[in-house]
Amino acid sequence: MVSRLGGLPEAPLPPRPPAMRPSQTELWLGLALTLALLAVRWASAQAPIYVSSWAVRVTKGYQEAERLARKFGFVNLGQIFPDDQYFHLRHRGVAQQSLTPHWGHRLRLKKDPKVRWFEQQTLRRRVKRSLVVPSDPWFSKQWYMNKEIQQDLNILKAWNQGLTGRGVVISILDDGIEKDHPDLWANYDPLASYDFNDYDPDPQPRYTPNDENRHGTRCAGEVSATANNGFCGAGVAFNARIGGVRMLDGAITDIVEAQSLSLQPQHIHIYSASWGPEDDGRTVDGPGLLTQEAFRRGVTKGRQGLGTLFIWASGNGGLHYDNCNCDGYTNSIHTLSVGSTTRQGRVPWYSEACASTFTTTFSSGVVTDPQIVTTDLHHQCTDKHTGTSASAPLAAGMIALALEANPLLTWRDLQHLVVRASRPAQLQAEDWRINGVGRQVSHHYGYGLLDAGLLVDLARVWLPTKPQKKCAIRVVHTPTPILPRMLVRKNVTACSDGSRRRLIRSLEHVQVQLSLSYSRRGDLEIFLTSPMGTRSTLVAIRPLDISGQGYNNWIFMSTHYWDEDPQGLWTLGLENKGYYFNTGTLYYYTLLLYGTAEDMTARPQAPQKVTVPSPSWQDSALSPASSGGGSTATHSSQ
Ligand SMILES: *[C@@H]1O[C@H](CO)[C@@H](O)[C@H](O)[C@H]1NC(C)=O
Ligand SMILES: [Ca+2]
Ligand SMILES: [Ca+2]
Ligand SMILES: [Ca+2]
Ligand SMILES: [Ca+2]
Repeated sequence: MVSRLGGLPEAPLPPRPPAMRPSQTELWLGLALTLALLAVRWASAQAPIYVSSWAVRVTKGYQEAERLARKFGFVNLGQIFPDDQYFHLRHRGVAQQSLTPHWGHRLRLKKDPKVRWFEQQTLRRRVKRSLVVPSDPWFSKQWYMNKEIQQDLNILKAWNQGLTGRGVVISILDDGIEKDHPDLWANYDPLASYDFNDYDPDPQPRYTPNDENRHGTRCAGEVSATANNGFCGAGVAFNARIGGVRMLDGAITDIVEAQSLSLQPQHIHIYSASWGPEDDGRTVDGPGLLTQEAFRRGVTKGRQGLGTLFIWASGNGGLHYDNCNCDGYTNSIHTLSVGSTTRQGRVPWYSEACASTFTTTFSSGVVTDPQIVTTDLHHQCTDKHTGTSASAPLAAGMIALALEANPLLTWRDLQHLVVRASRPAQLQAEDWRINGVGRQVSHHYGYGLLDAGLLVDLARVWLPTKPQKKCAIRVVHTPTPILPRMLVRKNVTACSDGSRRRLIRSLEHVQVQLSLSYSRRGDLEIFLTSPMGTRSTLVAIRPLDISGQGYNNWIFMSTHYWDEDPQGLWTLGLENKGYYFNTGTLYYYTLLLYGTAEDMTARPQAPQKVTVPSPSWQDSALSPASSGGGSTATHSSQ
């Protein structure tokens, strides 16, 4: 083993410690020292163990090294670097391992005028970067992160780099949090907590016979259950601080939502929410004015201007053919919406497909599929956490790991990173498509399964995204009858700021804002095709939505055009997929493009289809965060 190169001095150095004259006294001393060292070794295992190798620096290179070797009985094992200065000498007559240096050789080498520096080698305590697996008894049940399956959330890879969410604060907006739970109390953060149902600082859940207020406690444990405490499992970001906002166990108003989403925005980095309008397949509803304002303030002012991260569950309305683009919370550009997949990589029965989903993590499936392990009410542990609301906290924990790797990431940086760190992996869907920049994307999964190892690697070296630009293009503004199948085309050329410079070269979110009436809303499918040929469904048919209300100033969102060039022909499609005699009127339609002036495709691409990392866990040495100026990016808002 070569010694630490960084420590090699340039100038000749006296050997350390100063050479001793091996007198009788000193031999006794040496023996005493040996015994003492043995004792120390027993005590601490920290004492150096000397081996029979020397590194020697000589002035005249190979010849000198040969001469020394012959003179003192070493074997010259040759140069250490190819520059003929440092040589590796080994002595056969010296014990393979010893607790003391060889005083005789030390003295002789020190006296030789041609030797500029030398050091008898010691064994270095080096631990292979092998998997440090939490010792928690239920970690073996955490199949989505313990490498039981080949392509899991790849969280061990991030942990292995020492990333555990330290310094990151997450709050779960839900029905409370059991703050004295044995797996939560150590990470519990009262500053990230509040009770907006009873207006007090204590978010302890209200206990009922059916334990219906267990949801927040379960979500909290996924993010930040304590590791290595002999209890339950481990959270994804098990050193992150975790708080809970009790807000779902009472009358929910725009005020309650807005206050919850803007609790301590300079203290809380990530809010995880797994709620929204009814998933009944016939509701079209979104945040009220105050809650929209809370989102806007969060992303512009929260986290010292870097932007609060709102992680959102995409919805559980699969059974009712619900569509998460009819939910204005997941649908918002300010929330990072997370879908679910089963252990087998299937679309779960409760899953809602829509174009605004970014990414996917694991959750439950049919009864025989394993579920999510986490903390439960009454100081318990459960392996029965389910649904899309189990997926969002896993993503929130992974994003905490990314924030620890690079705390300067803005809310938009994180969305860019999540797009790049999601992989189709083994996820099965009928609608995987390759978009205009070569990424696979699906309405069930967004860009695929989120990979924590990839996410933190990309986060470290991410260059800040340029400011967000917005371009609003009024396409239809006079009432137009909706035909059974209608295409509305718009050639987008003038997305510039008046000068010649183009405002948006690379897209982020794309929205379609429209008002229309329709005899049966759920029968109308709406889709949008980009100039690069990417088609995403803005809303699929919802058989249970028999409303005659149409869409009133509704905003649909798609993430599928991420990084595409917006210039060219955009096509909005409206198609009657139900009752033959449906009729309606399109009152207006505005295309809203968001993005940046930078050509994001010119950045070095992270391969989306990364192969599974080798089991050696020997991580490549990525340089530490190179981005220094991420905090100055400005954002325009929705
Ligand atoms: C869009 O407009 C530009 C500039 O007027 C033109 O060059 C281009 O051919 C048009 N594209 C389509 C698809 O009509
Ligand atoms: Ca309370
Ligand atoms: Ca634990
Ligand atoms: Ca829904
Ligand atoms: Ca969203």
